[in-house]
Amino acid sequence: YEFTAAIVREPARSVVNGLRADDRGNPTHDGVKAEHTAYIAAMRVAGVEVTVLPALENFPDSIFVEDPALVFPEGAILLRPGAETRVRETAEIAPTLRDMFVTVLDLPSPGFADGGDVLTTPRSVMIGLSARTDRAGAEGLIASLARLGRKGEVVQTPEGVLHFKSDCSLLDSETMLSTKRLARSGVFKDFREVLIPEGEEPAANALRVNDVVMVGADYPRTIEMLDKLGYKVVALKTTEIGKIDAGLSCMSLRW
Ligand code: CIR
Repeated sequence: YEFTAAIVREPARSVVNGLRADDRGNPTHDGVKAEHTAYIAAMRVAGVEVTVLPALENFPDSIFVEDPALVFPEGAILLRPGAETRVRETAEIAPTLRDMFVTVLDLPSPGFADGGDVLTTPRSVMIGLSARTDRAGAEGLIASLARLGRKGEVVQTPEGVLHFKSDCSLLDSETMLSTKRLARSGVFKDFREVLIPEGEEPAANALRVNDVVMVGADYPRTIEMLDKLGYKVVALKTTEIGKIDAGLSCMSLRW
């Protein structure tokens, strides 16, 4: 969770048509843009140098740069998103990554993997199988991770949850913030677990960046709990991006 650099992408006007599992109405472009601007500012305050890429009108979900690639200080991996409308986002971000990293690997064929299903912890890189990440994609990713000197491990995303990281985030080197439904599976048995209060499940997609934990502002009980545990919480609005199933990790690639 110590990062010096990040890549984000401006939301396109088409972001209002972003993918979603349940339709709770379209987000507004202005609302998404305001949430994105505040996110970039918070990243910079946390000490991260942020590269802002231009909007891509043809890709409504391209603001969520976390999904088409995976980055580490030692190199980047170009992924193959599991949603048809998002597959070509990889080619759009590839040139930037080739400029910024010496080593850029491609996810081997076949299979799909979304960055939202990948949780980097000090012990391993956890890859959640989901509707977007299949077994072949996860296995290909483990091979790519090995080339970067990293150990990958396949885990399961709870039924009906978009991404593995929709339900969890790393709070520090030994502590995991998780929904109860995910923790129940035992995946975090090697970590200290901090469980999300009932009804605030989307708050699990928090983001530890250097000395702060960014948390969705709509989740007061989670904020209070983390505050009491001694974390320095930065509350950020995620109401609009939440309508298209996104949270705080989705909007950046960090290393
Ligand atoms: C999608 O369904 O792909 C987008 N509407 C939301 C992606 C969220 N990304 C993430 O959790 N990493």
